Amino acid sequence: MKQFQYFDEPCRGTLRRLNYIGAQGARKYAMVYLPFGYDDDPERRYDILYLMHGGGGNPDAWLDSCPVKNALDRSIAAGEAKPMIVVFPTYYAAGPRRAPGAVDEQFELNSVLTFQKELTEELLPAAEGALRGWAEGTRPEDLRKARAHRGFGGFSMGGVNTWFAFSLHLDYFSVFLPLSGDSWALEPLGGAKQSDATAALLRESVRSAQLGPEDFAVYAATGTQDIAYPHLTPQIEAMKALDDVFRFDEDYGAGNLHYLLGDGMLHTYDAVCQYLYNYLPYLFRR
Ligand code: FER
Repeated sequence: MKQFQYFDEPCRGTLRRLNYIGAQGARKYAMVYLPFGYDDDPERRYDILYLMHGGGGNPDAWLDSCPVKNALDRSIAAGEAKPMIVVFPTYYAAGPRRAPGAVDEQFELNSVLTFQKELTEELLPAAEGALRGWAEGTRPEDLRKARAHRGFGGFSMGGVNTWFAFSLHLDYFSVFLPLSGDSWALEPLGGAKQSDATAALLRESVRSAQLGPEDFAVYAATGTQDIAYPHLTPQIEAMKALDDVFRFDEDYGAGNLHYLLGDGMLHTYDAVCQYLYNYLPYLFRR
């Protein structure tokens, strides 16, 4: 694994805040990273990565908790990652919703499911009506046509959100970065508790979206000492076995399923920031 360290990068992207009305009329915001040079060419379009925080977080959590902005700046300036827009939303209806550490699985799951509806009905139209992604408009059919240029990723509960984006919204997204979180499609921690059935459900999502192995890529990651390691690992193993749809490859530029394991790494934003940095050069290249 390539180690990211702070770099004094003069070609810095900028941050702005996007206000939008979410599910049930809630006033919400997302933070938005615009790559260096975004304002120089008003015709240029960019791939968009939606990046979700972990449990107890907010739209600023990634930016406040790890050097993700510097990692994006550096990877793009070095010509490794393609210049891309990153949108940091929240899956909570409003405000901080719980004390750190105390997980109410049912509350989390309900919040995720409400957000997953908001994601395609409110957030994507608001974000892509205001940003220069590849969608030609904000109607569902316009947004779907740009799926090759749109990804979803996240840490922990953000990883749970990522697997839901895969099972519910493959028609809107083609790139997925589930970082230190499993699929809760069947039940909380379902990736661990029902690995084979979860993998089968994910495969069925591809089939029912009338898509095939060439139409998506999953860049999963965790650390060997991460508390989510025993949840995510059996799910990935079960997916590997369904090799008519999931093509595992250690080469991040080939196949459609990848699993990066950080040796000794823990359940932290700093860890998942490192995994993201390692995957950035491969996103939106296929
Ligand atoms: C996991 C998926 C989600 C996991 C933890 C979470 C430990 C969420 C944790 C939190 O919200 O704090 O597999 O494994």
